[in-house]
Amino acid sequence: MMQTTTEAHSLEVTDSPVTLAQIGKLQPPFVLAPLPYPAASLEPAIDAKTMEIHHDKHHQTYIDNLNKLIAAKSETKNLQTILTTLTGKEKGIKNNAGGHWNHSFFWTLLSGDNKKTKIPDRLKLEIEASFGTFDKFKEAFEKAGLAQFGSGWAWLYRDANGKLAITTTSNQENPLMDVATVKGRPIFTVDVWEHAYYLEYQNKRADYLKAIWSVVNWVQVDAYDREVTAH
Ligand code: MN3
Repeated sequence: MMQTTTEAHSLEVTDSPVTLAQIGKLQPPFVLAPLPYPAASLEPAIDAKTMEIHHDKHHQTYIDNLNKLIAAKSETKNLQTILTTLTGKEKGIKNNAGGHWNHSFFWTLLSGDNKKTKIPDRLKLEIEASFGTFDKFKEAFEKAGLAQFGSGWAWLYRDANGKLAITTTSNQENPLMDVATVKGRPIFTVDVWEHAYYLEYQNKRADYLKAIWSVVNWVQVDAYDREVTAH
């Protein structure tokens, strides 16, 4: 790739995996990137209307709020730097920068394309080595997502020792933040805010968590994992 990503205000939509570095280098003023697939392409796991409202309204609102908050302070830091220098900053920056990063990451992790939803052997072996079997991993992840009280996210991440682990965060917190309760390098997440599933699943978060496995872009998860374990 010839062009530099340091000036990008939004992620470029391509058929190739995104990198965490690309998300981190996004520059203000932040701009909402289009979904990398048609909103209806995740059906029946996630309905088109939910995807449209979630992306076009919720994600856009985090971006608008973040742009306002940082413009008021003449901040020019990239998204990664904002997330890792939150100590002492107002809560609104954490919530909205987290909202922007988490959703930018989440969209890339989904796909209706069965070439992408087939898990690469390398990642499957890593997950099996960490959780026993792939089904045990899914079970543990669903259980964590279900147990997250109120709004938040469930994560698969590499901890400080490079081990794969599962955690959850509240609201828009994520493991990259300097102020995070649990720190690490995320490779996969599921949004468990009600706005992510309520139209189709109402209060049945467990059903949403089970259904989402059919639309996980494991090729992208594998790319993130190779990126975070490369150095
Ligand atoms: Mn959301």
